[in-house]
Amino acid sequence: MSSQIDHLLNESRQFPPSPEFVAQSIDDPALYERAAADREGFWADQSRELLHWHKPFTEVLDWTNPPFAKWFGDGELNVAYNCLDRHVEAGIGDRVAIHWEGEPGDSRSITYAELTDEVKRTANVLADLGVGQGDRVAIYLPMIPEAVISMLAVARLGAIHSVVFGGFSADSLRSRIDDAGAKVVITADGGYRKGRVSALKPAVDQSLADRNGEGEQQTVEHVLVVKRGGNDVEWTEGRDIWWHDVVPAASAEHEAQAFGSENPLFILYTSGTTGKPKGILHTSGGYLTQAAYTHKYVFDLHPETDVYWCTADIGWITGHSYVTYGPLANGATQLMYEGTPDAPHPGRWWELIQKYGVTILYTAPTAIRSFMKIGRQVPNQFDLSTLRLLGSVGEPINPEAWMWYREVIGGGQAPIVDTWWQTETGGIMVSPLPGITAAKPGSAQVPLPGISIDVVDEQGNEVESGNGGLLAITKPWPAMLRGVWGDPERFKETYWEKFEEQGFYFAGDGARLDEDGDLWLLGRVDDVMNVSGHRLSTAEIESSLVAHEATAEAAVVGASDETTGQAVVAFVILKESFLAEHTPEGLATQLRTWVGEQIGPIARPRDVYIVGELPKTRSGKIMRRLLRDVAEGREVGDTTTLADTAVMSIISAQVK
Ligand code: 6R9
Repeated sequence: MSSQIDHLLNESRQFPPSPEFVAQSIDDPALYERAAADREGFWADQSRELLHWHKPFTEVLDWTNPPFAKWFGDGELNVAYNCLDRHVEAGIGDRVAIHWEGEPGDSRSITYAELTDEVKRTANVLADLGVGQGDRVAIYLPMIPEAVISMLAVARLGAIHSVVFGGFSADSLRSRIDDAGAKVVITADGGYRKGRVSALKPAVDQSLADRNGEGEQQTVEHVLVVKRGGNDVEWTEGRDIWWHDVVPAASAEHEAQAFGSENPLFILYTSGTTGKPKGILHTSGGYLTQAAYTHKYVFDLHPETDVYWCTADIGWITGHSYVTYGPLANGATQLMYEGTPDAPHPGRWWELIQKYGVTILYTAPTAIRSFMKIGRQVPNQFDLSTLRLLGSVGEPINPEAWMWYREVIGGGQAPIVDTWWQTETGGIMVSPLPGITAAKPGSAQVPLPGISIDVVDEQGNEVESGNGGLLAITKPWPAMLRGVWGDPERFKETYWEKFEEQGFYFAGDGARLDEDGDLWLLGRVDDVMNVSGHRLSTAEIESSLVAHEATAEAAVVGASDETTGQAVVAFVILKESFLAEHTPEGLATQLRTWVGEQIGPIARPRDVYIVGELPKTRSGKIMRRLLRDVAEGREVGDTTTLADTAVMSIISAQVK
């Protein structure tokens, strides 16, 4: 089986785009040349070409006060106008902006003209509630069109949204509302998940109740509530307002006012390595430029014919940049789906791709691996032949999953773009351009035109190709974060102190350049282990484990070890068919040997624990920190950001 070599991170297979793909692609090697010759001029061109500026900018980048950048600083624009009105004015108002599908199977298709009207009405409602430039609005909604409408209505007013993922608890919502000092919360009674209504409004009520503690002044004046789940809700008269009572009745006349390029657009909270979540701040002109540019070229967008689907929730940065801002700025037609991939049946995603003729799919490796686990017989029942391009984001994709994605979902033809970026970077930074780059399974490959990235050592010196190092962004980029809300010190400390001398941004990811100059992401640096002085990547060992025929999923941590400094500890979920025929002990031994053979004895896990589940955040990231606690025999730390908080006690029991 070729799968035996699939996992190695020094993959040598290459998949150039087919001649047919190249022939129709908008990707042009001249982009690299132009950006290399004049980086700032390149970004200025992109911005002028992709956006409408009410007042054109004359300055491109102001980096006189690093790390506080200004992009297109003297220009003025309206972000919502760029995503809506101008498309209607250009005569494409009849184009579908969003095909929305609810989990129970209800659906709505909304054109650009309709979406523009809805956003104008909602902006009028918010303005009546006192929302104006600079005010914060928290959005806590399921994946329904009102989520996008709300974001754009806030942006239209020059106000700042803070979207909180609907899966977060009342406590998380409360700390985010308080940190941002939100004036209005937009929520729903509930939404559909896994075949039933999951309530949202009670969490909002709870987050706004009992405010006597320090820093808990009540800033929220109103709660705007969309009726979606039909579940009973409590009501606070004077504070709570039904969306359907006010939005349809509001005027659809609303002239978009222009705001400065650096007007804040949103805050999005992301968990740091320790402590409370950081409110990552993004602003308008630079962010929208990069969101539109990357969405256009990375996805080779043909807005007249493509049906694009990004499966991310709007509660994450991927939902911000590649559900709301990028696609709508580009006048794309997209699919938006409310529910879980397996409701009401495990082929739901593939059924949707068939129903809407989706041409571009952008999703996460964790989803791909869970589909692999179920098997190809499910997607094989559907017509996926419209898919012409696949994307991956959120974590390194192991070559096995990459190959499965290409073969089973992409029909062996569709290019895959593995896109590296972060909440902080605002938009994609490293990715193949699908019409140009010969793809390598497991590598995110090359910085996009206009982006400058290096792999450096702890001191900020470039490392030789082949050696591991730290990913550093060496030049400011348009969609870069502008700060941590309310905490400029934390912004400097977290991202800029490490390479202060060079003025590089520290991403917190390990990386390696291969001899072709392609970039391999090795996971967060806190996930890079040092075993007997050798640097090992969790991603690399996980990839090897997953390539074994018995493994469904694997997570690896570095646990402290008396003799070797750190030791490799693996947590593995086995395929059910193997568990039926082998003992867990036997398989654990086999897997240890396997990794030793595939990567080298140094990588052989000290312990392999066979478990039933892995601890994941709601965005699907494995929380290795908790596994490290188990591996080191400590009490398990804070589990509140897990999708399923019971998982850790089950794992602890299994390990004992
Ligand atoms: C967009 C997003 C950011 C972290 C990042 C890195 C990991 C994201 C990746 C990837 C390898 C990729 N990451 N994409 N690692 N290859 N293609 O996920 O933002 O939630 O802020 O996470 O995710 O470790 O530093 P965010």
